[in-house]
Amino acid sequence: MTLIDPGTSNPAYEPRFAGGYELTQKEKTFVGWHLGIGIAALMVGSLMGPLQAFQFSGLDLYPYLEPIIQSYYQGLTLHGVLNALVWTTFFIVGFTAFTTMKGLGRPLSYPKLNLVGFWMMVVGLVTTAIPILTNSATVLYTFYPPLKASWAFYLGLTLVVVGSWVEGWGFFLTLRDWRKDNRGVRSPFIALGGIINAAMWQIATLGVAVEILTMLLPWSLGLIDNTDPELARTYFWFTGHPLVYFWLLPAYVSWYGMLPKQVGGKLFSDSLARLAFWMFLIVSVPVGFHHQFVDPGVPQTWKWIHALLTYSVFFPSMITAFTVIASLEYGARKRGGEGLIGWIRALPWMDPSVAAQLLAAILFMFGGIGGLTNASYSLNIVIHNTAWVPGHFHLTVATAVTLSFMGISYWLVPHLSGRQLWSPKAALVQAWTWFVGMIIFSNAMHVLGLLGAPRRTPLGDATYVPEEWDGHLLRTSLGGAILLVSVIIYGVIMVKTMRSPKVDAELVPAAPIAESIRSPQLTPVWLDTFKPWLIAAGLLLAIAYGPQLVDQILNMNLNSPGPDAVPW
Ligand code: HAS
Repeated sequence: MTLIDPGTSNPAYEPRFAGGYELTQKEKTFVGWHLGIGIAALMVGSLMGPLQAFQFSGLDLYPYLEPIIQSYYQGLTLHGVLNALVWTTFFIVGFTAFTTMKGLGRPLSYPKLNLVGFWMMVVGLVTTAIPILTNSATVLYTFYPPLKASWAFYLGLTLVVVGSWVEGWGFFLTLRDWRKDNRGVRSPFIALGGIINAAMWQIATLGVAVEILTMLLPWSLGLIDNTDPELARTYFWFTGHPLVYFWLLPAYVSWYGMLPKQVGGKLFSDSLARLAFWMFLIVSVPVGFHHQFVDPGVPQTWKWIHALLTYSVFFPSMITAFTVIASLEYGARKRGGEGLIGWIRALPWMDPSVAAQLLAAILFMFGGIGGLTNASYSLNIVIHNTAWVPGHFHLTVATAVTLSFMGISYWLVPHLSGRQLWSPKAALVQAWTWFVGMIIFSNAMHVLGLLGAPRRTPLGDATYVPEEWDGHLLRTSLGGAILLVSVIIYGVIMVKTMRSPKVDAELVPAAPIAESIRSPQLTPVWLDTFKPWLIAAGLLLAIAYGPQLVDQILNMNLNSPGPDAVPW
């Protein structure tokens, strides 16, 4: 087997591996704009969350928001689109631009291409926001037909996705050029990890691109009268599940490639880290039917196949748990930590960036267990479309991902802006309040789901709520209130940091880039090559989705007109 030695044989390699390349001011500003827009979206989107939670226990604040927000569902659409789609996508693309440049130790090869992609995303965001705010796209973040939105909503989302593709092409071309100049050298992990995620995203979003361009956009423009909700759902979930790994993998880039350095340690195994990312490239997409276990139009066999494949996507996360915890333990023991689990105390818990990511990862263990419950064909029927599901995704995307991104921003925003983090103590409070608020909120939602409470329902108005739900509904509101405090603290920290004076370069946090424990790390070539993994991803996709897609397209049933106006 051919091995690549990135060690001292290539003297130019080491400084770059150690993060020696300093982004220019222009590059920092470019990354910073992505982050700024993402954070602004998170702030607005998150304000809607507690309103939903308060509504559950009878405190209905929606009437006070009229005429801007006219209903629970308009607020829920704003919450889902801004938090799950906009905050994540802008942060991820910006962070990937950063890890690509920093990791590869060079500027983007075609910065104008990335600039075009960025502006497409911005125009798309504005185009999407207008119909949501004018209540003509109250279709929730999954925009299932027959709910119909204004054409501007679909067009705007398309622009955001295509913009992120264009930025992805910029990353691929930069990696290609780096490889030409560094033959025989293993590509640095933080760059490769982000770029594998960008590649997975290009494959994953084909589903929603086809859905919007061939079905939803012509339908909302009145070019076709009816639509087929079943086929649309199949296209949507082709994208919808890998979407969750698109959110997760940048957090994994940080957990594997940066957090170990922040705790004074090293990455336990560079090879295992890469293997996990390649596995995600292969198995993230062909699992979408696990969101359609109860859909009548998908035959049982295909649901079983996707259920089995869903269990395979569990493995890269188990590899991650093992490798990241081993890296943390190594760092903690170097800091004097002792004992079987006593070393955990030696981690730098007072560093808000570290604390936020550790707390995010701890809650992800529970989110993962819930994910396995969802994936079980038989148990899914108990939790599907109940409050359990938002309970699950508030542990995953709203904590593992969002709290990790917040933790990353605690060093990245100061690093990019040349300032110091305003009040690290407040940042610690923010991380812990998020953790506590989310435990209360998501536990209550899980329990409510098991008791049969439906998701996406203003339960405060429901006439069928039994007494046994009351305490849990109240806990949902309490968790929501704590999360509201936490997100406000986060916003204040970000604004105050950006308004702080610039400081000398040595006072600005450096980008933490972890080295591998084994130096030089001899990584097999097959863990540094796109081709075999892309072929495997394409083959598995064709097997797992091909026959069903052909069947559903050939038997397309355009029978659903959808409402002419939003019914609420
Ligand atoms: Fe999920 C529904 C299955 C992961 C997000 N999921 C959703 C929805 C969202 C979502 C948004 O099978 C709702 C969609 C909608 O609106 O309808 N999910 C899974 C499975 C996993 C999983 C098997 N989900 C995620 C992630 C998400 C996410 C990640 C966002 C980022 N999910 C489902 C299913 C449904 C579903 C069904 C449909 C339900 C229905 O019927 O509607 C797995 O990938 C999870 C694997 C995770 C683990 C955890 C590993 C733990 C780690 C942490 C280690 C700890 C450390 C800390 C390092 C195995 C890596 C140590 C700390 C120290 C101090 C030492």
